[in-house]
Amino acid sequence: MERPQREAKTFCRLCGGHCGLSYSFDADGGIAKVQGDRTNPLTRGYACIKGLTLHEAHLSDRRLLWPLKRTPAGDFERIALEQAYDEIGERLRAIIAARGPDAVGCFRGTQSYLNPLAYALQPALLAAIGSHSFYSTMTIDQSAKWVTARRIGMWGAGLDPYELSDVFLLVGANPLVSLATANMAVQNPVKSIKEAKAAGKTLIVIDPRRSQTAEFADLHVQPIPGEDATLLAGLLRHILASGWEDRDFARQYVDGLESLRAAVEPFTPDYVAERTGVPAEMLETAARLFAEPYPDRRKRGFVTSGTGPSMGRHSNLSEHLIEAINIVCGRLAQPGDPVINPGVAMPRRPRRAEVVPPFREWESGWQDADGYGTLFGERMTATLPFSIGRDTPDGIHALIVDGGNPVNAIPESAKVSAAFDRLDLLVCIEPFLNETSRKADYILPPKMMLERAEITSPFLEVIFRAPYAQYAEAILPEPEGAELVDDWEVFWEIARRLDAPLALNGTPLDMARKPATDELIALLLEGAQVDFAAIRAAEGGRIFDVSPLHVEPGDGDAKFDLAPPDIVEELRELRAESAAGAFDLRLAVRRMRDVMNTAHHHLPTLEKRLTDNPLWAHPDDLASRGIAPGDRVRIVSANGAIEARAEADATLRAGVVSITHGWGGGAGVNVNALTSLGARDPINAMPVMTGYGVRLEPLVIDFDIGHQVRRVEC
Ligand SMILES: Nc1nc2c(c(=O)[nH]1)N[C@H]1C(S)=C(S)[C@@H](COP(=O)(O)OP(=O)(O)OC[C@H]3O[C@@H](n4cnc5c(=O)[nH]c(N)nc54)[C@H](O)[C@@H]3O)O[C@H]1N2
Ligand SMILES: Nc1nc2c(c(=O)[nH]1)N[C@H]1C(S)=C(S)[C@@H](COP(=O)(O)OP(=O)(O)OC[C@H]3O[C@@H](n4cnc5c(=O)[nH]c(N)nc54)[C@H](O)[C@@H]3O)O[C@H]1N2
Ligand code: SF4
Ligand SMILES: [Mo]
Repeated sequence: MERPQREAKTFCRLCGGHCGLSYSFDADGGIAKVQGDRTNPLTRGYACIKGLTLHEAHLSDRRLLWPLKRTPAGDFERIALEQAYDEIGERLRAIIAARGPDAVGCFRGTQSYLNPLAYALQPALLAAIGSHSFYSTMTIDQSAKWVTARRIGMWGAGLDPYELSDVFLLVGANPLVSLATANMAVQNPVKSIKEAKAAGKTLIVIDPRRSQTAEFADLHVQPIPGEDATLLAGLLRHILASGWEDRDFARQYVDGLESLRAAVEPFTPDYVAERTGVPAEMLETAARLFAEPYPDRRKRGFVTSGTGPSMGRHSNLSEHLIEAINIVCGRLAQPGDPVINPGVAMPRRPRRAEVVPPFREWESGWQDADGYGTLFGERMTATLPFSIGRDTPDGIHALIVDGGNPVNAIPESAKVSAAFDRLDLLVCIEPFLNETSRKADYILPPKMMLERAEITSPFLEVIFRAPYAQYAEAILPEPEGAELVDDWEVFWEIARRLDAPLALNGTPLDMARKPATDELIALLLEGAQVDFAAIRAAEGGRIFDVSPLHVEPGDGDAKFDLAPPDIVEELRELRAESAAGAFDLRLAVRRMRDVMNTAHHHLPTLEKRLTDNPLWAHPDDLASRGIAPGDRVRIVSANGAIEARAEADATLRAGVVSITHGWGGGAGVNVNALTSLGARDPINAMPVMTGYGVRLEPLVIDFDIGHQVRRVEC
């Protein structure tokens, strides 16, 4: 075999896995081989099919290679990049002059989270023009965590460290597929979970489906989806009734324990069993495994969650109860605990064992015309379709989308699509035509990740369970004849045209001279614990030898607010409501390993592996409805109907069906035709995306003609 001419290392940034990749190129510069980088100390050779086929996205014949402008006829024509910037700048200027800066919004999609310069400069542009209108996927995802952090308070030192933990309770999270679960070791998830089990750690998984992660669980609790708040209230009640709370911790750091105890009192094991389908003994076992103290030493470990509870009804209450369980059990990092990852690219900061007090910014700060405020400086994405085009001061008239496809991703697609049509100006930084970019006035196609120099994001490096960083050079040239942007450049170019100077890492940028990407990375890393030069030199990523850090005792006397009035009231409402609905099945969210949300479904390798997003249902639920695997079915919710191919899945709880979002742009179907923006949470406008009622209607019926049975598509 010919020896490869060149090898290069990089890392995948599609999801939080950050998998180290190693590429071999042949003499012509063609890609000879791609594999997970076995020498990468953090990701240890792991990579999924999405990472291993990244180059197909770069080489795709559907890729957009130069800036496009919509024509009056509705199609696109090429436009020179500078001309596009000039026109965008001019139109933004006019919109700001007529309507004020809040009329200009930005939307951060998943593919700009791990691009740290875009991550920093997109909100910097809005700050520079004075707009509040920053949106991201977070508020249609797990912003229940943000609401809870603000409402209950935060612990300055974080949860019990993963490494010191005896037990993990995962609620609606599947790190083996999603590599996204807070506080868990998600890099190389298969190896990590096996190591945790080998070390004797206990894993409890609450999931209506026997997920890939639940396969490893010591206890799998399989509830009806959408009922997490009830289940968690019951769990907390049992913990308190058994006296398993950490009383010393509560005395020092907790307000409202007795009110919360009273508020969860009606969630008896029998009530919870009836409503969630989880037998009382199983709930008690889960509570015992998690919370019963050891006789001889402190039990450690935490409850953590994914999209399951945060997309169901009462999502903010569910997350509040999750943190309340951690708090009453004292499962927070203690003085003297090691800080496993003190950080690399971020400045060093002490971790203190103290409460950062609650702070309801959505009540005290800026609010839109419907009374929705902001959360960690962001407006709520599910309010965007209502704000677009309206004449109130918060109305959105121009939007810049980076690395996202909100028209597909936001619930109630028809409403979202119609709203986006009302925009005066839509700019997408996007390599493909999708449901959103098709509506754009300007599409600015970006360099894709193998073509750009990048560093693991300082903003998100805390997810690594080691002081790790990686810098990757561009390893593929841009396609011949292409005119592409680095995402950050768009924000810089627009800011310059609006005379709105940007700042990065606290330093004003020189707006007269365009910086190089590496200059900006260097600026971003000013104050870092490891020099940019050292990170850049450590090809393929390194766990750095940063000096050890330990949790310090705190000095504040702030307390967690376990039972604010709105939480007590929501618990009362929850207990009073009737769970029964007009539908006989519940739909649960779930992700597929081979695709990332709406992206890259059309790549050749993925098209061979996946044709669509099937409707998964328990075999008994299919059989009892006369549906055979492979049949097409209509899925009907209170808000709409879609059609999909049925697939039997015995890992689901009976009575639960499941289908992945993000499809329907080409193949498959968009689940967000079933969801609704009607019942949004009053704080973060979170819609309900899991656990809602549906029914199935067969689209194939059997005709019995004499002795022949014919299957006919309706
Ligand atoms: N019903 C339902 N709806 C959901 C969910 C659900 O579970 N159920 N999940 C929700 C969640 S958690 C999320 S995060 C959202 C996702 O919402 P979005 O972030 O809006 O959707 P993505 O498909 O992740 O968007 C990524 C986009 O980036 C583009 N892209 C790829 N590479 C690059 C690049 O190098 N640079 C740039 N600039 N762009 C690139 C892709 O082509 C794609 O269009 O969807 C939400 N919607
Ligand atoms: N392969 C792949 N990885 C991804 C993504 C992707 O699209 N594909 N998307 C990325 C994004 S944007 C995100 S936000 C993360 C999400 O990361 P996760 O939240 O871990 O996402 P899932 O893998 O869908 O796992 C959610 C689990 O919740 C369960 N569930 C559904 N409804 C309920 C419920 O009502 N209650 C409970 N308790 N459980 C429920 C589902 O059965 C599923 O196993 O993943 C990221 N990683
Ligand atoms: S998409 Fe796959 S290869 Fe890429 S970081 Fe995530 S798990 Fe790793
Ligand atoms: Mo997400």
